[in-house]
Amino acid sequence: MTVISALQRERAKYQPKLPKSLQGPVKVVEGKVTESVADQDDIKELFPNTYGMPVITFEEGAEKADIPSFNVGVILSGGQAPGGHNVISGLFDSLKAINPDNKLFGFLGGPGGLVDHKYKELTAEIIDEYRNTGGFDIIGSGRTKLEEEEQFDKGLKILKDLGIKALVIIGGDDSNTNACVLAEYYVTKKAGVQVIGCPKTIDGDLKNEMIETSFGFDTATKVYTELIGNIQRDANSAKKYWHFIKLMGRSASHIGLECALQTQPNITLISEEVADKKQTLGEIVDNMAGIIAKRAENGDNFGVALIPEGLIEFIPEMKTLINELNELLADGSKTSEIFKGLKRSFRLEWVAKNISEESAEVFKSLPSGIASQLTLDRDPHGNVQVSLIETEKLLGKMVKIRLAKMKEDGQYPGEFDTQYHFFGYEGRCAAPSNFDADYTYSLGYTAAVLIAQGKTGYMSSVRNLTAPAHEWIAGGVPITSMMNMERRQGHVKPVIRKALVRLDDAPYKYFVSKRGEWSLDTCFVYPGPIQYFGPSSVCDQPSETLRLEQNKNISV
Ligand code: FBP
Repeated sequence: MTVISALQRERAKYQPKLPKSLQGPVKVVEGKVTESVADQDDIKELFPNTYGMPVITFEEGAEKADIPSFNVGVILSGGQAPGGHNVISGLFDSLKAINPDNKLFGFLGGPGGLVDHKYKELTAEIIDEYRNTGGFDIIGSGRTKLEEEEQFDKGLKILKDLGIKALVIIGGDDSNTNACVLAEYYVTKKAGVQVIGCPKTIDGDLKNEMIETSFGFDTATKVYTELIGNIQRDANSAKKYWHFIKLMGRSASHIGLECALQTQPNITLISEEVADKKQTLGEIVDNMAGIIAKRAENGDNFGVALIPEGLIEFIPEMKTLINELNELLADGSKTSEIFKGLKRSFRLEWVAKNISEESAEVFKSLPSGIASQLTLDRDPHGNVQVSLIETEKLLGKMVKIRLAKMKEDGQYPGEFDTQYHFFGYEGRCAAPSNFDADYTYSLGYTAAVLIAQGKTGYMSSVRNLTAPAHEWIAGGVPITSMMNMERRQGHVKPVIRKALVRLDDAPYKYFVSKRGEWSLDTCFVYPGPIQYFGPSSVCDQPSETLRLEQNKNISV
């Protein structure tokens, strides 16, 4: 018997809010044709059928269309993000509203479920159990890359067997890139299967003009800010520790920036700024030590520093090193086989001999633990698994050495003791905030309408997100419009362009205008836990990043 908490019981009754255009019959309005963000000729050539399609916007319609029943498949891909279950429940409810005979099948354990023909039908009973809950456990997730024609054909077999007309892929930039490739392939093959993407990732880096945020970012950052606020209160009570907190976000620093806006810590590193200023590891450490020493002059030997997990890849000398390691250790390469065949004690020395002299210098200067972490297996998309690299400890150790030197020189009057934390997995499966519960339900609902309209190669899009939910604008955006060509694992490929923190955008500019004050004074803010019930001003607020991006005032 499944036992659920009182909160879960109440939360199950929550009815997610929908944009007005989705509350009844829908009218479809086609906007202007699109172009890819860059490399238009290459993308057009690679996606002859799905390139240049128009943006789709839904408006309130006059009467319900009579649409014959159809079946749909759904896949959860990549890291968990709060709201995945609501995408599926929105999709399910929308399918049933279109035609009660429509059926939804979930492929199990991520994209691999499609290839290996592992699936289950998602009935009303199953869906009801998962409404407004966190996690991806309804069907599970996985990181199998869908990019080989053999996989597409195997997938097509089960799609045909189950009479599935469309597949919804809920994933981040890599998974949606693959969704687009799959959409194009099925059109070319006249397979009769549409593919629709949904923007998921707590990292917040799948966004653009038409995709204002990826789902899960809002809830995950709210969980982290509660924890950071609690730690700040502890730091300010005990007054004896510097807390170095690494925050998830494989590449972009959106999570770190949002957490800084909400909690006002003493130090926040922004990877994109580090890259822009071409800061070396030594410079970053000097800056941090400078702030710590200044606070010590005021008698404050405590504080909080936020460190984005992707930082290491943005430090120019580390980036070069990591790129070289990626090529050397690329899955299936000859050199990676040699590396794996070596005794562990010889591996670091062998790596240093097989990369450029400059990178070997950097590699050898790292503590051996960190150097080993850099050589760990890549994820299936060829990315270094930055969540496994203890950047917070690397910086903590280096700052300690720097402060000891400053003390010798009479430039540091304080004591430096650290506590280390890594917040990532704590937030990925939290029950979605009202914002994410509504947003994801709307994304799923939208996906079904796009399918009913015969669309393929589109990403479900819900915009105007700082307005009340009934004013949100739903529709679809061609995935090809988000693409450019990039070098990945030794090949130039079409991929969705990742949205990094923009240094000319309002969230970062606001942060820069405040960080001096936050670094020296103890300006900590304690956001507390996510509120699911209560006044809308507390329960329904979007992230500060979204507010600032949309020219709204910060709420803190
Ligand atoms: P997605 O981009 O797939 O949503 O995953 C994001 C993320 O949570 C990153 O922040 C983190 O680096 C990574 O997943 C961790 O991966 P894993 O779950 O495989 O440990």
